[in-house]
Amino acid sequence: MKLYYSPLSTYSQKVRIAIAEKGLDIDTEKVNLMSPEAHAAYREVYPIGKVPFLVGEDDHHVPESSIIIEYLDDKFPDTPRLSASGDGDAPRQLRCLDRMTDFYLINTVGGLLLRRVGVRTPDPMQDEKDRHWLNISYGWLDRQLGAQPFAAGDRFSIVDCGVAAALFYAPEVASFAGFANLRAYAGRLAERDSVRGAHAEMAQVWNAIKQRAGG
Ligand SMILES: N[C@@H](CCC(=O)N[C@@H](CS)C(=O)NCC(=O)O)C(=O)O
Repeated sequence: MKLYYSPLSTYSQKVRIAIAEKGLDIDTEKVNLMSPEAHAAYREVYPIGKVPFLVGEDDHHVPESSIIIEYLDDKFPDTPRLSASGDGDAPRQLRCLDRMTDFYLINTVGGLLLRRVGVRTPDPMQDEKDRHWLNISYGWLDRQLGAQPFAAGDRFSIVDCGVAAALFYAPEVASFAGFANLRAYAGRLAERDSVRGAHAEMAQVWNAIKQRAGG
């Protein structure tokens, strides 16, 4: 198996956190999304050109962070299951929270950040929408975390993988200092080896970019 990913990519780190939580050793190849040549070469592997992307057993192609985690859950049943399995209200709820995290936390944080650093065209109206959704996401997480240790309940799940990855960049665009439960949860997440490793990898590249921009 081989995971194509970018250290800076929140969706990639969502999967990297899942892999670390499962204790798996999977080959990786970094994709430099900022190099047009490297990105073009990567489109030969995966024409949509987004990361993460897993080449699984028997050359089975698995795009999309949530589907990759589901695939790994199925292929390695003796490791902690992170994604939903089966039918019914509980698995549907987990799928729903994973999707909400992707749309209203990861995408809003990413959009705000990319427009701020000039990778995407400035769009004040979209900024306003994203800030609104982000504030709702913070509030929703804060309420959930008042009653339970993890975003989707009593155990670490796919939802925490996504939230943990997004929380690396989130303070850059909107402080969650006023959300005490979320802040405490972010501190707990940061102590997990899986999240610490992902954040360290993100910080290495992100800090270098910020330093270059500042100097
Ligand atoms: N829905 C996808 C989103 C993946 C995604 O948007 N990846 C971004 C990086 S975080 C990307 O590859 N951007 C490069 C591009 O759009 O060409 C998933 O869950 O994996």
